[in-house]
Amino acid sequence: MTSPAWGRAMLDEPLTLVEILWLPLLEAGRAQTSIWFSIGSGCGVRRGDAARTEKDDLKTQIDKLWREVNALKEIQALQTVCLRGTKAHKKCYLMSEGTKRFHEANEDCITKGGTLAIPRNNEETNILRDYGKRSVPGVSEFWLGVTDMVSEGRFVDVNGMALQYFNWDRAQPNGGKRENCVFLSQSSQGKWVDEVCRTAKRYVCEFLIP
Ligand SMILES: [Ca+2]
Repeated sequence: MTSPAWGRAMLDEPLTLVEILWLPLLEAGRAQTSIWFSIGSGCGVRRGDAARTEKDDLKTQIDKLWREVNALKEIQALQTVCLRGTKAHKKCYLMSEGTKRFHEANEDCITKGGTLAIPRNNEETNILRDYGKRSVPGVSEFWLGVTDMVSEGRFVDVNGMALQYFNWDRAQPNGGKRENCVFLSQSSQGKWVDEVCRTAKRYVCEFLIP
């Protein structure tokens, strides 16, 4: 729809000062919002609303597609991780390529979209042990996502959440304030040992899956 002002301009009728000032804005705004349009021409309100609704619908559809693409990318990444590592119930474990200090190991897992592995029961411990033996046969120790660095003696997971499952080795933990990070010991059948956090070790990241 052509605004009355444009129509008059095309007929060489003189425009008012207000129209000269508003015209470019009206025309620029016509496609954008119903507000500009309604100033230019009262009958344009409905069309502006319809255009806006259409635009909102498109935006909603694009947002939805975008979420689906991201969800697919996440599933694909998880499948890659699970194929490279091993799968437990609702999670996958992936052994590190090399060794790192606890904090760097934790950051590496987070960067990859996971956390350091937190075995929640004996079944997960056994899966971790078997996987560790298969993937790095000579390695006896790897970091878990368990620490008491925030509150001495209170071991929690790397998300700061209380643990329901502990698997301490005999006489562990015994490091006091000096040892605030926990590793799994293959030579002690998957039992936990507290250790100085800046020690470099292999580590396992875990990734939760839907
Ligand atoms: Ca400690």
